[in-house]
Amino acid sequence: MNQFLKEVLNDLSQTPKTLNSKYFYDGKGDKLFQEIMDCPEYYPTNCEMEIFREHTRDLAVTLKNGFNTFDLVEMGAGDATKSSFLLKELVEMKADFTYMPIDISSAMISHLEETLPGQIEGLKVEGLNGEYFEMLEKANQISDRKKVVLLLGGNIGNESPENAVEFCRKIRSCLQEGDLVLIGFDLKKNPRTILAAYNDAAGFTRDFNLNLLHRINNELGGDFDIEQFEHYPTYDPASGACKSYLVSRVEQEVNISGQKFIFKENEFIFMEISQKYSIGETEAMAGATGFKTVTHFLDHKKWFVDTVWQCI
Ligand code: AVJ
Repeated sequence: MNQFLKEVLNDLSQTPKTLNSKYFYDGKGDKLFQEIMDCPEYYPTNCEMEIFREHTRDLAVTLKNGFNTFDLVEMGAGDATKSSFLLKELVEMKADFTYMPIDISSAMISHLEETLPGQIEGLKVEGLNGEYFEMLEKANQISDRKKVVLLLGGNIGNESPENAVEFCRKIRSCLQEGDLVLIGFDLKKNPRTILAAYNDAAGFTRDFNLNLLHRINNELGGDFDIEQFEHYPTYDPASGACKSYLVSRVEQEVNISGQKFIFKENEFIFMEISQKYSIGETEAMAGATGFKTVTHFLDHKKWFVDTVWQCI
């Protein structure tokens, strides 16, 4: 049985029902996420872009860290728009490094390997197509140089705080003392600002969530009646958890590859967490996972942080 089907059947058998937001990103989901990033309410991308645009030199100097030679590994590189600023600066500084973008999309990796060396003359690219940790291990097999790991976009927010700690420990276990990581965290801020970012007026975030039900119908032989589910985004300022749910409008039955799931009226599926942190919480996370905080890079509104940690 394929992994997607296995997880969906398992996750919908839980109480409460849940689905994994990593499955949001099929072709349609990628397009919807692009639309979300273009929405006026969705601030994280612009904030992090500002950091990479306005603090390029400082970022490059901090991450080069006096290393003679190193590998710059980016977990979930996507189209590398933000990191391109950094890559260009490092090349101009004559840093001796290889850019190793990791992505689950083989199309994205081929695209980066084909286009980046043309855009940034002299850049060495070694793409790694696969899962984060398998590819991080592969990067270690390819070379024993110092590692600088990037995890941008606030992707760590899609883990619960407990899982984020596990995730950082796992990164640490793949690295050596002295290696660096840069992680993007979306920060706690006015609750209305956060909720609006996950409840855009145009409805792209709603469609992004509902798209996973479409995927299950199309790829796993499901029969979700999509109209009968309502998107319910929430933000809790106390915990910093921004969570989205799909709520069943009626009592209904859904079949997926021969397995039956009963929904009561108002029963929900927990779809995604986008955890928000304080600066102090990011520092505590560093301390709890084998790193020390080197420095923070913030946008001018202080809504997003790219924090740099060193392995101790
Ligand atoms: C891709 C994880 C950074 O959580 O802000 C956007 C995904 N979900 N709108 C986020 C997302 C709903 C996004 N990340």
